[in-house]
Amino acid sequence: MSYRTEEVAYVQPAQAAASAQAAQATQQRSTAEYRALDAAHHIHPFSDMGALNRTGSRVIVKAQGVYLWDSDGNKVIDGMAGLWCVNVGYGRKELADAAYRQMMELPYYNTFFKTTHPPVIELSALLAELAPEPFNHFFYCNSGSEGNDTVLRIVHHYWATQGKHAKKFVISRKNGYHGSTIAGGTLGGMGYMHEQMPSKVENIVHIDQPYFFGEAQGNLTPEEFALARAQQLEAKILEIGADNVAAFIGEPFQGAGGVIFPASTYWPEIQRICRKYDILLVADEVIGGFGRTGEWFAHQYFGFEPDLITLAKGLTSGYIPMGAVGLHDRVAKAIIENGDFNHGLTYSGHPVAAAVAVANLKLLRDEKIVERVKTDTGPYFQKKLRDTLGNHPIIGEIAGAGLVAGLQLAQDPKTRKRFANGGDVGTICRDFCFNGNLVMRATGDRMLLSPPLVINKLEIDEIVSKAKKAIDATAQQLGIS
Ligand code: PXG
Repeated sequence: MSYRTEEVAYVQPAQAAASAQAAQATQQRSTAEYRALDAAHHIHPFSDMGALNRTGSRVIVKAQGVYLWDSDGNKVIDGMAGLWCVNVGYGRKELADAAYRQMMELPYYNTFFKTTHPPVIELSALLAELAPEPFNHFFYCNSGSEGNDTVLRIVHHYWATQGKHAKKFVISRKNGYHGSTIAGGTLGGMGYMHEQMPSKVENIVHIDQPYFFGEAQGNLTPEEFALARAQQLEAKILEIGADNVAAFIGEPFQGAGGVIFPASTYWPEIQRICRKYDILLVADEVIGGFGRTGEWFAHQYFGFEPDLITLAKGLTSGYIPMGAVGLHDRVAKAIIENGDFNHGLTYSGHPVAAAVAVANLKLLRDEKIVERVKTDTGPYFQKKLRDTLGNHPIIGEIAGAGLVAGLQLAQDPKTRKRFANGGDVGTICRDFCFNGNLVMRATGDRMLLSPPLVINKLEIDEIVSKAKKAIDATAQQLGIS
């Protein structure tokens, strides 16, 4: 199957009906049975299980293209590509075939004791081809969280190889998200996660985020505000002492934190400061990587050059778990020339995951999916959102590029006045989306969209019109029109 266009939709209406039937045919149990067993035995991530068990989860049984089917046969359009990961869309046989072939050939072997295998070799060479020029080496793990744990290990080892043992502090941002292991959660700036942690990784400190709509005071322009927020990095470095600071880490745009796009002044200033004080710059590309903004990597969209990049999600389009860290040549050289690097996981470079990643990256490259996001579907999506919702009475800002967007809900868009109970408003809106068979995520008072990168224009129209209906219904419930 080649790239999907409007003329040749991947899921034709007849096919869609057939696959809905197939969804029901492959189902083993009724919705009620699934819900009862789920409630009896399954603890969901980031969930209030008592509340969830009273209402019951939606059971997703099948997916194709950009659509999901639940156990009641409802067809749902997935505006979030799963959890920001199913970049090539659902149902790509090429990925299933790659996994099957690799499982039959060599389902597992490790890469610890002077061994390697073809899939991890092919994947590394392919990533070096697709990533910007100075990224030629990759370390593998199973998730974005482990990727950021790995980043910490590399950063500390790197500075040790340079004889700069005092460089231990890592600076990150409030409302950043870097995963949910102890290190990932500490790096992230989510207070509600920190509260439940048994302990935190030492020497990690946070500066404020570049969230103009929510946090800019006075008459600052977005560019002035972003510059001021970037300069907090310099102030923090001077406070700690540059000799003690190892790295700065940030998502090029904050994903889980609300699709917050910093103004163009932000990243060049962050880079200038990192270079000035000899601090490694880490781009967490777990969401931004593999085409989301229309560039292969989001740091290319924002125009800066990190020393390390964290990868996951779109690396395999979520078909199988895999994460990675890309090392800039100058970091890789130090790691390679300085003896043992004491870090690794049983499944580092897992052959099946690597084979799936290779198949996935070839689809993204050979079907020109990333290019289409940049020149065609991305601009269309951004324009459609702005044309449809730009003047909506409860939409304060539309942020994004390519196929990712954050819609700020606001009580008064003109004065940037937010709802006092913003999180509740987001939940109301999300529930209207859910009932309208659209997956749109809410982070507080921001509604987030990040559909599969293979989405076509008709499907974009469907997402935007369903989003508008949900936002209209939210405004109506709040008595705003
Ligand atoms: N970095 C970033 C930027 C992420 O978005 C991670 C690291 C951690 O990846 P793993 O694979 O360990 O989950 C992420 C993950 C949400 C949501 O609700 C976002 C993520 C994970 C789960 C939920 O938006 N991002």
